[in-house]
Amino acid sequence: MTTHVIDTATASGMFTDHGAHVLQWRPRGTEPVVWLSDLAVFADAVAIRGGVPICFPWFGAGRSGGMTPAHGFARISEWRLNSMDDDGSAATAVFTLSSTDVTSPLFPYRYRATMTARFGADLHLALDVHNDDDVPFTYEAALHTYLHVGDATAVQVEGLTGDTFHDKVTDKETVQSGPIVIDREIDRVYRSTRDVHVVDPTLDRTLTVRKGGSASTVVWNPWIDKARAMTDFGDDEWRSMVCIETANVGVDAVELAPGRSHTMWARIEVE
Ligand code: TA6
Repeated sequence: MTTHVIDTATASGMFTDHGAHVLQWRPRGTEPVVWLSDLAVFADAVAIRGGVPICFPWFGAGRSGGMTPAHGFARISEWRLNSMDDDGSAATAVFTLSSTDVTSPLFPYRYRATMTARFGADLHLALDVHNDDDVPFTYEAALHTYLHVGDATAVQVEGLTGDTFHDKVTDKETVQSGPIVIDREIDRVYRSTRDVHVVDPTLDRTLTVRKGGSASTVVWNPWIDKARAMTDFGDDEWRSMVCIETANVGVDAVELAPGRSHTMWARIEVE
């Protein structure tokens, strides 16, 4: 598992070839923005807790359930680091994973995934999937971004008002009214193409997640009991994070014709 450190005039960061996983990103002059558990496990075929896991070619257990590993094989596979450029103000890493590297009987198609991560004053992430096969395929994807906040119970997540969501805790479909406050376990899949703003009064900043090519936004905080139940998640760490995930999942899964590509991107800004 090769890990790479970023240190430029605008930001510091870290990423690894394992899962093409962004581990850290800290723009100059502010607290870290990407959150990583102190108990994260770094080992073959294990998902890293925190950072930006890439969920592909399915999300969770898949649209019909029963798919393993959870969130697909991409985040636990070794991607190829194709390039790493530092122009002094930003560093850009490009990774690829293809069906010649990793495949699954649950996704028996020829594909090529490219992940681009640009570490600058903003963090720009782009996942491009190409259908190398001669039949169409449908996939789910998520940039499962863990954001660092000062105190999750004081945060307001804005930008999803009026959007419908599936609440995985209550198993109900609901329409969001007003900002999301974190006062319980939050595990929601929104049908939304809009930017999201995480207003953090404790760190006196707002994290904005802009996006494109994405019709789903997942918001997750495990809260107390779920945090305690995860061995790679500190009992109190739920208070310092919230996941804002740029995704195409469920009914928003992407159907790709042979020879076509789809790019889903996110840009994280600090203000
Ligand atoms: O994105 C939210 C979610 O699907 C939650 O349901 C929870 O399972 C989380 O992902 C983490 O999943 P993981 O497999 O990384 O433990």
